[in-house]
Amino acid sequence: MQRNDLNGTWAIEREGEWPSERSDEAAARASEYGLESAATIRDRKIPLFNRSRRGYGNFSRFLGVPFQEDMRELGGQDVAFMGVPLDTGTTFRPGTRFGPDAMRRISSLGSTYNVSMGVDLYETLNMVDVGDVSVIPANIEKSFDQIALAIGYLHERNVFPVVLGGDHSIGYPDIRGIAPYVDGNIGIIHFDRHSDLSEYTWDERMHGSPFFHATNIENAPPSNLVQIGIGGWTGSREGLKNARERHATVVTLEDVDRFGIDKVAEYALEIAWKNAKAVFLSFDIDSVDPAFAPGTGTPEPGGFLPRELLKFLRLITREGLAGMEVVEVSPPYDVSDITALLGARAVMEVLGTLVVSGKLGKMPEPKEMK
Ligand SMILES: [Mn+2]
Repeated sequence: MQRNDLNGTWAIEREGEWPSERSDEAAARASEYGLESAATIRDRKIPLFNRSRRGYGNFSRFLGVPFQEDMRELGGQDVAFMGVPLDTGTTFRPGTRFGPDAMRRISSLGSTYNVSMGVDLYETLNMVDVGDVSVIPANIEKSFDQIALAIGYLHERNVFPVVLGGDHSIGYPDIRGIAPYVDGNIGIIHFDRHSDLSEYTWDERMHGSPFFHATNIENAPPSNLVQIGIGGWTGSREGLKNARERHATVVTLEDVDRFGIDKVAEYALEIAWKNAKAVFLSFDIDSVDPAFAPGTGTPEPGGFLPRELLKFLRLITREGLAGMEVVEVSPPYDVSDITALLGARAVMEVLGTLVVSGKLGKMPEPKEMK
């Protein structure tokens, strides 16, 4: 047997005979349309927004809205859906890199009309899907640089960002990317079973640490951070210690039971908006009970009912938002797409409320609402 007799030898020769014109053209177009990546990305052919055939979320669009392929032309739209297919920040069960695609696919179930709110998202809002951010699966800090740059670009172009995660580590770069565009402080309303306020896990900034680092940002002070639904056995003690030292506000599920959703929502708005110019919504799907949202990496029994959560979202959205993220949807653990569907519905509920409250889009003058 000799090297020249091998199919492998033939194969490595054969490869060199193939042209790559189409792929090269597509890559050049992707670089132009997808914008330049963060400075820390060595391979300058990787665009900031992934436009290539490779990736996880490149085949469907949230609510079937148009794909904004050329990001240089973004502007004038009301809403942009941005996928962040990252699970590099998970500490236990990965899979959230498939979250954006799952939410996009199931979002076409039903229509864009909400019966009880009396609002049609498709008629009132100019929405686009900007595809996925090119995250770097092996490097969380590079991924943070990409995410912050990408969400910052949406803000620079004055388009409301809806971030489809991704694990919760992306909460930090989401705030980091938005904060420079806020002329004053930015508050954070955070729904979760976990406090996510540890400095590091396994020596890195991961999905248990977004709000430790976010509240280190000068205009995102911990005094404007309110965390709702915290409790159970998977939250870390370090997070609570940091909440104590930084004077963040923690509302446990027991608090919600005791004071009721209306009062807690009012209080959350008070904390988040106190001397702030904008508020960001971070919705961790695991704040909902795993019976209704099993598709997540770190489930904790005893969470919200979907009905409670949707009501909460409507109440805290009325004053307006600077952006939102849905995180921790992990399709490999999901059943019948119910977790992805709840994630998609959370986005729609927030957008509908923003329209009804006059914070986004325009709608026909309604009769008095019952
Ligand atoms: Mn969580």
